[in-house]
Amino acid sequence: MFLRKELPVRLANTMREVNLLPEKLLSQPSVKLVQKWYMQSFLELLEYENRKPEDSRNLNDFLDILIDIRNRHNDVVPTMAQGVVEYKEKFGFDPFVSSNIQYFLDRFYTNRISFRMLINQHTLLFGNDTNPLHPKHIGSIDPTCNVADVVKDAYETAKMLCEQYYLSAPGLKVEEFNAKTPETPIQAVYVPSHLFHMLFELFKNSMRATVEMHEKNKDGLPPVKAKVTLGKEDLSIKISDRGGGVPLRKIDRLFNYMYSTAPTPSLEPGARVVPLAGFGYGLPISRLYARYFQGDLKLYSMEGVGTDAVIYLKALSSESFERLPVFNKSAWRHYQTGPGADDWSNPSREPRDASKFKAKR
Ligand code: P4A
Repeated sequence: MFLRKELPVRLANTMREVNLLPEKLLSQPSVKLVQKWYMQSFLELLEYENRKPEDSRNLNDFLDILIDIRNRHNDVVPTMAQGVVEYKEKFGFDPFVSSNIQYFLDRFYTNRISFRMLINQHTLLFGNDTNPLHPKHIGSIDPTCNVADVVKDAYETAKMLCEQYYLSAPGLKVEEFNAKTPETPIQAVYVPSHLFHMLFELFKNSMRATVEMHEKNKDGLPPVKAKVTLGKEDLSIKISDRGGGVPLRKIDRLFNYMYSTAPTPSLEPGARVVPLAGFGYGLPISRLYARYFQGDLKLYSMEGVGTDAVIYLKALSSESFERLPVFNKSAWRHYQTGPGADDWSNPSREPRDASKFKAKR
């Protein structure tokens, strides 16, 4: 009853916002394709809106519709990325469009995370009996998710990839500090697959930086360290490496969609194909997963030494409510204004020509 109203509303919000994108981006074939998927799913849900829920056939149909919709939207992320590539190839990098894309995709992908979360809960709760592997899970939620276990799991998966491409991988040291309830394992009410997604991404980055920095060292690779802590408000997970770090000036780029969609860099002759943390949407989307339940993901890098990546989660499940974009006037205004106005001095630029002056914001 909730979903048959809520799902079309969430689709409609996003579809209205897609239309605010710059025309030069909207007209790219990949963006048109994604719009078509959203429209079709929206219509399918509307068709169901006024059917009688008492009829068990209708409930079964709804389950089928949701599974179809989920599959139709499987490739939304790479397809939108393709749209950004198409735009960049035709028009180049534009700071105004980049800032619009950043704002839009953060909201668009958050909406998608929430949409899939709702669909997954429904299909898991109504589709099967209890999950035989995880009888205590509620849909995709683990009410006693052992964080260190997910850390080790994500590490092992990244390690396999790393060894496949570099023939070696750094070790792992895990430390726990439970400041709230000392000496007990740190647990959270959380979606383990979301946590895994974020940690897997961070481990891939740390491993890539570590191996590329220390490849020629005979003393082996410095281990990646994971520290899991629990306080009254925050459950924090820090992944530290000695991979040489990234200068502060370049940190924002790691989260930038337009910057990260380089048109296939592996085509350079002699370049090693590195599927391990290639330029992609790993970090910005991981940050959206963290923010979706009121947490965050931050990078603290010290150039020349290494990077600390911290995932912040809420310690209390009562604080972990959904963070959702809404389509309103304030959102609309974001698309009319570009990145920051020129309200800080810039020594490298000529003074403005007064005749060209127009108030921008
Ligand atoms: N140093 N530190 C990191 C990277 C480098 C790093 C890096 C060269 C840059 C890009 C990339 C992967 C790694 C790190 C941990 C992080 C993020 C960046 O979580 O050691 O692929 C996009």
